[in-house]
Amino acid sequence: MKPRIASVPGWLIATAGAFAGIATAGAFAVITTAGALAETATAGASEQIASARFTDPTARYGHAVLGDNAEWGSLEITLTDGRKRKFILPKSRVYEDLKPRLGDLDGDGRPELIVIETDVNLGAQLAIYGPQGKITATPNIGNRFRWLAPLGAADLDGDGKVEIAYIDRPHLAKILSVWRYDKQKLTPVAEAPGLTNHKIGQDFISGGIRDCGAGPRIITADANWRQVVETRFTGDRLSSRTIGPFNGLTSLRAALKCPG
Ligand SMILES: [Ca+2]
Ligand SMILES: [Ca+2]
Repeated sequence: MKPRIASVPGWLIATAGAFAGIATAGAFAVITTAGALAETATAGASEQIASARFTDPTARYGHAVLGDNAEWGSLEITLTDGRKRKFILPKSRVYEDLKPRLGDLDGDGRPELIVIETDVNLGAQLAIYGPQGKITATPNIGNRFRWLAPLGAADLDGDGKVEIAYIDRPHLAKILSVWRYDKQKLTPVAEAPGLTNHKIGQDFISGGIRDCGAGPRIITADANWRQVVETRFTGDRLSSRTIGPFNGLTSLRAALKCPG
């Protein structure tokens, strides 16, 4: 697939699909894709993402898991030097998400992006992007209309590497899944059933990660939305305990706050 470069000054537009290689388009040395590992990090090694947003709403998937029929067809990033870059997904994929999440996953002081990227035939995956495009992702769940809901990213077990937690199929399987990000790869490290953070149609994702001094704790509801559950990752396993009844979404919000 040939890379497409927009004529708008300050914008780099790269189509997704196969890796598009390097082009020299004025000030922009790197074209990457939303479809494959960005293999040309050297040209933009000092680039830093300042902000990001989804654009090009599309109804081509029509899952409506987040309360409307729109998913997103592209991801726009703004770098700290003001340049903007846009990654356009092929028609077979959408961002099935609310907002890109910024977080420094590898400890270099510059944020990566965490997004939910969905293949229309294979369902969702959790994907990591850098300034030059997609770095890595979990495998797609495997079926159309199967989704996941991120909870957060933190060094959950204190080993110096960041883990990312999400609920795999929050309406069906309800599995808490934890992946470690290291050397631009995601590795599954633990999972636990019976937890969730989203109901079909909600235009938000509940729960998250809090650290009130004793280390990070993952906050979710139990599978039946009756209890608020706190889960800890000890490096080899997840251990959960109920910390109170679920009385509506304020229960989860309150559980994410530290006392005092
Ligand atoms: Ca980083
Ligand atoms: Ca860790």
